[in-house]
Amino acid sequence: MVENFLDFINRAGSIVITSHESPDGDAVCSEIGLYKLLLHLKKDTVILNSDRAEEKYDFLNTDRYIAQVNLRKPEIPEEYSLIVVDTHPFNIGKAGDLLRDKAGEIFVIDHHEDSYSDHYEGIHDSSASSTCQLVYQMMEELKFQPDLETAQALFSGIVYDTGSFQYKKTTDETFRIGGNLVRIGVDPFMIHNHLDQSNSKAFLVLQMEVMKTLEFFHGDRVTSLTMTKETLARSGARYEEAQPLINLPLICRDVEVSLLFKESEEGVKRCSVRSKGNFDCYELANKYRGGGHRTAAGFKISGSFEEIKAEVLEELGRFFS
Ligand SMILES: [Mn+2]
Repeated sequence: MVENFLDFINRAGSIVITSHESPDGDAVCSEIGLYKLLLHLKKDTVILNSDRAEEKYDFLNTDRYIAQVNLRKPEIPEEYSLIVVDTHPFNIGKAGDLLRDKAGEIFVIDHHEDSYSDHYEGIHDSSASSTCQLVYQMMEELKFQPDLETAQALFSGIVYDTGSFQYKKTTDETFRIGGNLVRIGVDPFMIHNHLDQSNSKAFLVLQMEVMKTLEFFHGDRVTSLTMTKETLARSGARYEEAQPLINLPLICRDVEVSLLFKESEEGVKRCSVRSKGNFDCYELANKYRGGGHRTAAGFKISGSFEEIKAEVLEELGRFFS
C-alpha cells in the first residue's frame, strides 16, 4: 500500500498537507498523524487548511501543527507537493485554487466513496472506517511507532468517524487499531471527555433552536432541520460546532433519513444527509456534486433552502413510497 507513497515523497521537496473545508475530527487528526509520519521520514512538512478546526480538538495541540491559509497574505512554501487527506483535491475550501495551482504533484489519502479521488495518485480505500485508519496502516507498514500524542490524534479521528466504533465501516481491523493505540497509552475516557463533553454553552443553545425547526415527512421516515446564519449568530455558536446536530433525529425509531439544511456565517449553504443504512446518502449527494458515504454525505446548495428542500424531499419520496 505504501510503495506509491514512498515514491511520491522521494520525488517531493517540501510537502503541504491539507484537507476539506470545515475540517472534522478525522480530517485534522489524520493530518496530524501524517505530519508526524513525514517528520519521521525527514520531510519538510506543513499542514495548511482553509478553515480552522473545532475548538474541542485543541487538546491535541492542533495550533502547533495546523495553520490556516491567510488568503490576503498566504505563507506557503515556494515549491511543494500536496497531500490531500479525507477528501479529493476539489473540496479543500477557499484556499483550494491557491494550494492546487502552486502544487507540483498531488497525492490523495481518502476513504470516501468519491470516484474523484481515483483520478489522483494515492491511497484510496472506501472500506476503511476513517482516514486515520489508513494513516495508521501506513505507519505500520513503514515500521513507525506513533508517540502518545500521535496515538491520541489517530484514536480521536477514528472515534469521530465511526461514532465511537459503531458506524457501518467499523470492523475488527478498526478495533485492532484502537486496541494498539490504547496499548500506546491512549485513555478512551479522556478522549470521550474532550470530544463529547466539551461543547460550548452556545452549542447547547443552538441545538435547542435548531430542534424547533424539526419537520417529519414520508410517514415519519424522513426529517429535516434548518439552521440559518441568523439562528447561528443568535446562539453565539460557530458554524463548525453544528456538525453533530444532524444525528439528533436518528435517535427516533421511525426515522431513517435525517436532512440538515445549514448556512455558514458567510452565507454558504449546505445540505447534510444521514441514514441508518437503507437509503444511500452518497447517491443523493452525488446528484448535487457532493460526496460522502452510504450513511453520511453532503453537498453545497446554490439556490434557496425551500427550493432544494422540495426537490430533495421529492427524490426521497420515490424511495420511501
Ligand atoms: Mn473521514
